[in-house]
Parts: sequence; structure tokens; C-alpha cells
Amino acid sequence: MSRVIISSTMDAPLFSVRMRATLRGRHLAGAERIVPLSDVSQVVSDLMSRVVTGADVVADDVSCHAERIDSDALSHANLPDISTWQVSDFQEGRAVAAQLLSRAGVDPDVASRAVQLLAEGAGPGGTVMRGAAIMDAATGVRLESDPSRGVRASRMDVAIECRRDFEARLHRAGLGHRRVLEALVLAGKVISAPGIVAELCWSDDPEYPVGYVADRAHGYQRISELKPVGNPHGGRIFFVKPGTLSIIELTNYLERHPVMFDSLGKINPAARWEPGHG
Ligand code: WAQ
Ligand code: MG
Repeated sequence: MSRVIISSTMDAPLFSVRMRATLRGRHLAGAERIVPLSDVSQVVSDLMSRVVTGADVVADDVSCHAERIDSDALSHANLPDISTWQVSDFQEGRAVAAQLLSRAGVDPDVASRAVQLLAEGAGPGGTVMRGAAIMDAATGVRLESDPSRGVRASRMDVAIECRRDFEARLHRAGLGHRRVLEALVLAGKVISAPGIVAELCWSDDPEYPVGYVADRAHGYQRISELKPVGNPHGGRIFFVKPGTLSIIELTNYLERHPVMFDSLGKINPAARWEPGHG
């Protein structure tokens, strides 16, 4: 029975569905999925209801866009393994993030400066960027063409026939918050991109202090605190190998190339970070 459902959804044309909400022209929230045509209207409704029924987010403009994906262009990939480092406070968390970044191949000074940059707001005048900064892993030079928008990773999702199972497994591991799967999928696409060394991220949501460092060798490494609760700063930095490819090509891959994940990695139990670890 389930075989029939799987093969019929796999053959159906796929659509990228993307929602974006703004308030007085300022970006508030975005979310996206890749689903068969038959699920588009349900997904549009789910994504829209996030912002129109959310008590704490009041958008004055919400748009949803569905666009057919060329199935020949679709890549399949595995989600990275998940680990969680428990730290005592955000200062320790930031030190751990810098260490994980240098372990991934980011210059240690660049890693520390990058953490500081996100803490201060990587956009013009210390604002939160809409997307990610791209940074040379060796020199720390910023490479994104628009430092206020940054680069938006887009067109990635969990295969629809896997979603329920992945959500249930994350939930059982205590990782059922919607942000975890969304960030995992985003990081999975980012570290699959040619030239990427690592990603650093924490949310701009004042209530959400967890962040992560991701790289191909060590996977999605959560850090329990990267900022104090109440702090509205957050962002993402994608670190690239110096001179390996054009930033235009990389941006095009991150923003436009569709990637579908059909397997979840290993979920490691949370562990306390011990100095000297890694
Ligand atoms: N592409 C690039 N950068 C983005 C994107 C995107 N699609 N979406 C958001 N950003 C940037 C932007 O600067 C946001 O301010 C920042 O990232 C944070 O976005 O417990 O929820 O959606 O394992 O607030 C990570 C930990 C949560 C989850 C991250 O990010 C966990 C999060 P948010
Ligand atoms: Mg946010």
C-alpha cells in the first residue's frame, strides 16, 4: 500500500512553494517546501497560517509563490548527522562555535571575528541581514554582493514521503521544534554546495538562543546557547574556500538549485562541551 503512494508522489510534478511575510516592508518570516502538485494548496495554507494566526508575529503582507521544479535538475542528498553541545552560557557557546569553525577549516581569527560579527548584526549599521553573509574562510573578506540582503538558501526540502518519519524521530530525540528540521535542511543544502567549508547560524528570534555550526565532516552541531534570551540579533555566515569558484555560481546553486533530502542522519545524544574537546 505505502509503495503505491510513494511511487505515485515521486512521479508527480514537484513545486517549490515559498512564503514570505513582511511588516511595513521589513522581512518578518519566510518558509518553503518542495511538494507534489497535489499537496500545493495544503502547503500554501499551512505556510500562510503560520503568520496569519501566529500570536506574536503580525504581518501586513504575506505572499506565497508556487513554481514548478524541473525534476531532471533535482538533486537528492542525505541530511547531516546531528549533535548537541550543552554549554553553560552564551559566551562559552560562542567560544565553542569558533572552535568548531576552525576545526572545519576556517582560520581561527576569522572564526572569532565571524562570531563577533553575527553578535553585532552583520547587516549595514549592525542590522540583521535577510539572508546569509558569505565569507572567505582564510581571510574573512565578505563576498556577498548585497550586504543587507545577503544570500538566501532556497529550494530545499525533505521528501514528502519522509517528512512524518523525520519529524517523529526528531520529536523522540527532544528536537521536535519546527526550527530544528528547517535549519537542518537549510544547513544540509549549504554544506552540500561546492566550495563551502562551514556554516555558522543562530536565530534572530529573541526567544531562541540555540544555534549551530555545520560542516561536511562533523554534520549539524547544535550549541545550546549562542546568545542571551531577549537578544534580537542573529544571522548566518557561509564560509567558502578561497578562490575555488565564482560567488555568482555559488549563489546561484544556493538560491536556485533544488535539493531533496530522503534520509535523516544519526541523532547523537546531547553532551556537555568539555574544554579541549574536538
Ligand atoms: N538563507 C540564508 N540565510 C537565512 C535564511 C535563508 N533561507 N533564512 C534566514 N536566514 C538568516 C537571516 O539572517 C536570519 O536572521 C537568520 O538566518 C536566522 O534565521 O535548535 O531559526 O530562521 O537546531 O531565525 C537554529 C537552531 C535556528 C535550530 C535558526 O534561524 C536548532 C533559525 P532564523
Ligand atoms: Mg527569524
